[in-house]
Amino acid sequence: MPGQDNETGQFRDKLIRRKQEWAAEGRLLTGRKARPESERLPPGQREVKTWPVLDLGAQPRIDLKLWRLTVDGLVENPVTLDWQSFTDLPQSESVSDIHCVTAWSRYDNRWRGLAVADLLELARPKPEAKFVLFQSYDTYTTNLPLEEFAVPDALLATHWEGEPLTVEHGGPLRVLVPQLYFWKSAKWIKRITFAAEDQPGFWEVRGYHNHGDPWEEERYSG
Ligand SMILES: Nc1nc2c(c(=O)[nH]1)N[C@H]1C(S)=C(S)[C@@H](COP(=O)(O)O)O[C@H]1N2
Ligand SMILES: [Mo]
Repeated sequence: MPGQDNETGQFRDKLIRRKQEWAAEGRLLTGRKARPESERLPPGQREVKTWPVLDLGAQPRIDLKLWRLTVDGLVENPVTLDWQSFTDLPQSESVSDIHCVTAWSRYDNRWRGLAVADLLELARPKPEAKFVLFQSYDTYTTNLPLEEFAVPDALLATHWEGEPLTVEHGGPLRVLVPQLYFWKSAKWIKRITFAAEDQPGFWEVRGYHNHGDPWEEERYSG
């Protein structure tokens, strides 16, 4: 990544290597079935009260005057929004649990932002659109089926517990898709592209599951 110092680069390479090893080993897999109706914790998870920070080590600070969100691909109304027009859109709240593939879960997070239903109403995906790709300001990418994005609790989140999202947690804007492992919830979102074909993202091409349902322990591919 341009402009990144050596130490950050080494941290990043080591972290990526370690997480790829975990995927190859099948670390943390229990083979146990748990259901959201009867249990709070998906298999292999433990509850934490803090909120760990996980990313590739380079946290982009975006000047709100320069910040843009582009929504494009197979939509009737492609848009590029600046911060003012984004925050003029309606706000919604949802409360949900976070499940990270590194085994921590955090209960009852109150998020605020643009409901995905409202984003879809604005952009109007074409019938051929079946997948979504997120691209972030730190070059991270992740992918989802459109039907996993279009769930009632999913948001483009600006706030957590009533406060603006901090940079370390993805501010000014991150994706929240709570029913999947948290790596699917891209921080520092820059672009959302609707497509007919799936395009695996950063971790999805490095041994992590393409879908990522915590209740099914979809941690790794293969
Ligand atoms: N842009 C971006 N988004 C990202 C990541 C990243 O490295 N870059 N890491 C993912 C991973 S692996 C996790 S677990 C969560 C962590 O979010 P948090 O730091 O707010 O806990 O962000 C996800 N979104
Ligand atoms: Mo993660």
